[in-house]
Amino acid sequence: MKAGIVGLPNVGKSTLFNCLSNAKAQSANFPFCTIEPNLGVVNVPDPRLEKLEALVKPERVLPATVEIVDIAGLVRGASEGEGLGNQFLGNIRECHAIIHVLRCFDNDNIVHVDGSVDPIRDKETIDIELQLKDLETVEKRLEKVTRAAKAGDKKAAKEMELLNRIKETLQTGLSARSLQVNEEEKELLDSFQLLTAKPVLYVCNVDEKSAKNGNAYVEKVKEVVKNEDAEVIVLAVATEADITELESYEERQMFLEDIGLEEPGASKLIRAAYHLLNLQTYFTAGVKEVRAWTIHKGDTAPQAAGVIHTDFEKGFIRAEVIAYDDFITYGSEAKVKEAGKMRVEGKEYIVKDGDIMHFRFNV
Ligand SMILES: Nc1nc2c(ncn2[C@@H]2O[C@H](COP(=O)(O)OP(=O)(O)OP(=O)(O)O)[C@@H](O)[C@H]2O)c(=O)[nH]1
Ligand SMILES: [Mg+2]
Repeated sequence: MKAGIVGLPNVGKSTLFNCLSNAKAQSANFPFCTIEPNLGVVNVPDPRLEKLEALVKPERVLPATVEIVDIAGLVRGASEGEGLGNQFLGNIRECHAIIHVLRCFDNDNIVHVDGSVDPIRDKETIDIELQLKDLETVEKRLEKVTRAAKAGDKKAAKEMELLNRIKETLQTGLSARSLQVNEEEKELLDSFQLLTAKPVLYVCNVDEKSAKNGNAYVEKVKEVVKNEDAEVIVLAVATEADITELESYEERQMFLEDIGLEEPGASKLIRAAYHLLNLQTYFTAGVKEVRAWTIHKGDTAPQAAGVIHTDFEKGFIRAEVIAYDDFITYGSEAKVKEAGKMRVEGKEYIVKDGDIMHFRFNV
């Protein structure tokens, strides 16, 4: 599961990527600096891990991770192949969620491909390209299923009906994600792998003085996306990239406080991306290792066990589960057990975010 950073050229995508990941991507003040996508595995900052570490005092701590891809900038006409558009759109298709970066800072020295700063226009430019590409995909698919539907194929008929609705949505300038669908249709929709059906969040790239409270551009963005049910994150990308370069934690913290932040906006963004991908965390907590494991929301206990090892899933017998809050309240596994707060759960158990788990299995 990975989230792709998308936007116009030269808006700060690679700079943002560098704030998030230790893999250093090339960033420079000219459009199309990035051609090949940069992939980074990013630790998910989680204050709960620090609390568990303080209680358990393990030899090591392993955070959850999420994959972030820095993709080349898209330009007007990308859907028709402009500016290597097809290749870049292909990179987006491989992602499961989109982090859409919008330039919300003035600076005459940083080239804007359209000559002026206007995040609303920029968002529309990107949206239109993605929608046009989806329209192409939908029309191709429609051609196929219409034939089958006419020949009496019931499943094809259903698909055709949904495709026509998607087509209408796209033609009115809306993204496929805005369409209301039921469970069955959702599955079909996912199978089309449309670019505009992917969940999205917006990053407003602001200057240092707007890091805390945003600015007029950010307000406009919030206004425009208010019906999209999407998160908007304000981030002073270049400033945070500079802060990331500082050696010590104390120094970084001092600079963050200087611009009015308690934690890096990048940390907030990583957590948001993790949720956008529909991921959640459970923990294992032993003296050797305290570790955060990534699962999908709705995963069962055996599925969660399978993330550690496939044998754990195949031979799953039961799980011993402690709710995160109980662990913190009682302070250790032994005390939780004493208080009768450790639960034994079976195959059907749906794991909750923050559960501390121990699996029993047969091999
Ligand atoms: N002043 C200012 N400059 C920024 C900010 N974010 C990025 N830049 C600068 O803008 C230029 C482009 O940044 P990149 O991160 O390379 O942009 P990109 O979106 O990856 O661009 P492409 O790969 O060409 O699509 C660099 O010179 C950055 O230093 C910002 O928040 N403020
Ligand atoms: Mg770049």
